[in-house]
Amino acid sequence: MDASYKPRQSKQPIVFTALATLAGAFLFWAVFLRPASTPTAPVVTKAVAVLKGDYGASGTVTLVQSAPGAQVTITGELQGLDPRAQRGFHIHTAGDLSSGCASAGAHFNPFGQTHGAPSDTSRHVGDLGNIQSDAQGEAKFTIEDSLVSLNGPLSVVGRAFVLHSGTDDLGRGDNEESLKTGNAGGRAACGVIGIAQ
Ligand SMILES: [Cu+2]
Ligand SMILES: [Zn+2]
Repeated sequence: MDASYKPRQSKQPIVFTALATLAGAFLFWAVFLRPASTPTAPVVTKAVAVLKGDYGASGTVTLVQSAPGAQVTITGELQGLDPRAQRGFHIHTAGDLSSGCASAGAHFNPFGQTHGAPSDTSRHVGDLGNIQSDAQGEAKFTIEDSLVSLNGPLSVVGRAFVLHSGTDDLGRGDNEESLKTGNAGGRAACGVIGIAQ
């Protein structure tokens, strides 16, 4: 007999036990300890509205917001407007055009303010002032606004743009209606604001 003989002991069982323990610990953490992930709302960075109406005015308006809370850039191209005119342009509360532009409701006003100019502290969120048309009755415009948002509880997605047949007096008309609608007159065209890709 060789006294120096030692049976070779494989290290495999030790490695296997260690791995199994680690895997078990991970499984326990994943099932019982891992904090449940809260679902987050998808961020909307671009929206578009196609405006149409009964009086020949039409166009497309695009809204871009780089991140929630950031300024919104609104760009538009409209045709069929009265030439060389200022025409009231707002976001109204409802994206419901089932009865034409009439069913879009009142100016989007989540803070219960009076009607005003886009630059006023007291204004409806939907107050975007007037759009200036050229001699051909066309208008290309860019509006930067920090109240309008595509995200959060005050998102305008699903609401509607309304282009009016009159000029918005921006709340300076010195009468009751001026502080509600700006006396902007009838609704020449409207379009629902929807998510764009
Ligand atoms: Cu309006
Ligand atoms: Zn208003």
